[in-house]
Amino acid sequence: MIQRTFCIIKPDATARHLEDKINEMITQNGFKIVASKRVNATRDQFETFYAEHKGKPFFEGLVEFMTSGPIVVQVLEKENAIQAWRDLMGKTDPAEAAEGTIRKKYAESKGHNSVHGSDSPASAEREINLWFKPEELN
Ligand code: DAT
Ligand code: MG
Repeated sequence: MIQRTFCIIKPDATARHLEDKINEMITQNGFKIVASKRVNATRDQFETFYAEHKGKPFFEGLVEFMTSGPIVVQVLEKENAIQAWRDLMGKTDPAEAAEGTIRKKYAESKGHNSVHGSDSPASAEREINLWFKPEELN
């Protein structure tokens, strides 16, 4: 089944100018980048986006980090895109991420881990709609 998922290139990656290298890994792995835009997000946007993590010890730092610099928000399309993108990203903590994954290659730490990916079809739909208007999606 062809699916869409939501991707963020996080501030630690844009700070190191890794956008093109990450997108090359994405397209080399058979994803189509359906939409992509560079944004400076607000605290409000990330408090909403990461609502599931509200109250956890890392929540404040997470919101602070995600608004510390530009991010690139993207919609990716592929067969089973949601799981395929999670697999290409690798585990949250780069120390546990498999060889060949983006987080293994580029993440600095569990918090500064370079990329985001939706974890389910419901999350993908919600996250895409938070960042993109229907007319921005082909
Ligand atoms: P993922 O991004 O792999 O879906 P998650 O949804 O559990 O991971 O957490 C969202 C983000 O929050 C994660 O990418 C980095 C940050 N984070 C999670 N657990 C953390 C921790 N124990 N310490 C610091 N940051 C953490
Ligand atoms: Mg998650």
